[in-house]
Amino acid sequence: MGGAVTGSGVKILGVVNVTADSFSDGGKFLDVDAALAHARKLVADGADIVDIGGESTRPGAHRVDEETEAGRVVPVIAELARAGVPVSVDTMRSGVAAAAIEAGAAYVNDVSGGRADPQMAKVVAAADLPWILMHWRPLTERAGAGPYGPEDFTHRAGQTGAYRDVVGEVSGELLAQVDSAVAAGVDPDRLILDPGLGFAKSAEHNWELLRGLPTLLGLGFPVLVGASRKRFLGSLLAEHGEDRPPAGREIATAAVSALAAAAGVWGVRVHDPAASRDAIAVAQAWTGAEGEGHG
Ligand code: PMM
Repeated sequence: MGGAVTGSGVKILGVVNVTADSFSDGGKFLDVDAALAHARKLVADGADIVDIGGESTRPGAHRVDEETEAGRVVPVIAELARAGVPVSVDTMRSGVAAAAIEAGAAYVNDVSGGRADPQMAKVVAAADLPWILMHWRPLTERAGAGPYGPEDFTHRAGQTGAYRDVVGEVSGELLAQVDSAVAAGVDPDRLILDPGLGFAKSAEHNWELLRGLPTLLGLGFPVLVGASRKRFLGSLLAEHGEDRPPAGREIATAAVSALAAAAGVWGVRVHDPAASRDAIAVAQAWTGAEGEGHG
């Protein structure tokens, strides 16, 4: 056990949301067989890791209870792990993470970066697994004061944080999250950082964070980018005042994957691995980066 999060080649995390209401695939994979079939398609299309979530974090989403969340993700994770597919569990709850790890999850992806559940760091430290710490600054009145609780990690559409220097502030807050994780016993070599595009951030914040990838990478940790089909791509591609709907954002998503790969990220989290796999292959050929290839 143990060891750094390494490996050449940009990792592709393929998304399976076992939820009723995720913005791009909500309701499609609530059934275990449908989720498994989709996960297998993601792997066939080039996903290196399948990211399974049982709770939507879209603006306005209501939190589901822990039992419901675990009941959605654990059977899917168990089956995929049995088949040898590397799985990450997308959860803010230590109880769900522990059940997912028991079922064979190899990564924990926590959109609260360890702040929604103080037990999460202990669960991850005990399992000694890679942990994706995402940035999401809560906008509740406790913002900036902390400590936060689970009820702080929800947001409303259009609600964005006030940043003067979004790259600097997100970098500083991610490093504080790293310090908390390490203080709780997590091996720093197991941490992956994610700027949390779209989580209470405006389109301009997201673009600044993408422009600022060299700064984020300069923090010394692997970086994951999750831009897939997000609203800032829909507004970039708006026509006649209407955002492009999620299904029409795939080419833009692949473009972000290519540029992120060229910048040197560890991984991208996407709904359609095939498009990003090809885009990343182009980026790696262009930059001469060593890749394992995804074909
Ligand atoms: N985005 C969503 C959910 N989980 N996890 C990480 N690490 N990074 C992200 O950007 C991220 C995430 C929201 O998108 P979805 O509803 O399509 O899953």
